[in-house]
Amino acid sequence: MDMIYEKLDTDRIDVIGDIHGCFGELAGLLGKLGYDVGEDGLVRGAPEGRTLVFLGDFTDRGPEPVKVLRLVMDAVNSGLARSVRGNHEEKILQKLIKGTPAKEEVMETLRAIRAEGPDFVRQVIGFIDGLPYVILCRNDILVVHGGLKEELQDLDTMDPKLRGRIKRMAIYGDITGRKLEDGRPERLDWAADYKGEMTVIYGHTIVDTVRWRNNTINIDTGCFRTGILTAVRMPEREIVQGTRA
Ligand SMILES: [Mn+2]
Repeated sequence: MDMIYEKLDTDRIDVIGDIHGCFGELAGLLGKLGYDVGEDGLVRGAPEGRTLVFLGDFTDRGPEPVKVLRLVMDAVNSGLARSVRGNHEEKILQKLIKGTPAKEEVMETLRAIRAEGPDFVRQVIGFIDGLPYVILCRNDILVVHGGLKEELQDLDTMDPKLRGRIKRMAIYGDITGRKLEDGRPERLDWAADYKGEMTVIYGHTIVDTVRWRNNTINIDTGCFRTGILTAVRMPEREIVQGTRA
């Protein structure tokens, strides 16, 4: 059975929202959070005792998908960071391993990835394939790309139907299965009536204002459009925003 979640034995985390190829904003935000980004574009050091956590959606839409991927992959592989998968990682993986048709924005990223050579393509496949859907920090914080309502928080369930629902919401958010007029899937605002005890940190749906609601926080500030990338620092619950370095 594939893995739904990974555990992280700390709540001293800096969670970064949807990056979508915005390397400059990522470097700016990491600097503000006290992480050292080297000339090579990789994270060189972290503040004592802190762990970076990425929410997924690293590529597509913004200008520098490969640089973002290289930084994220290196930070995760070197143990400085952890990450969940977003819907854009899922699309890239499905296209690369099964040839599943993808939108032009994903195809553009794939061309950039392929231009780096077959080794990099293999590294990207291995990286995305190894990403969990959810990260459980200590026993009270869930980090997940699309969100996770209370009835889907039994992460150890063996029920295949429930596991499928957990994975689907983790990646795509609370979708109804219907389509909007412009063709995008209709999404529900699950956090509006969330009553769970688990703190849920998520992204995926762009918000104008970042704020805590019912023990949840959506930190996707649509960086590719706004130039603002958002992080939340735990356990302080502090919101930190960065712009291009
Ligand atoms: Mn997304």
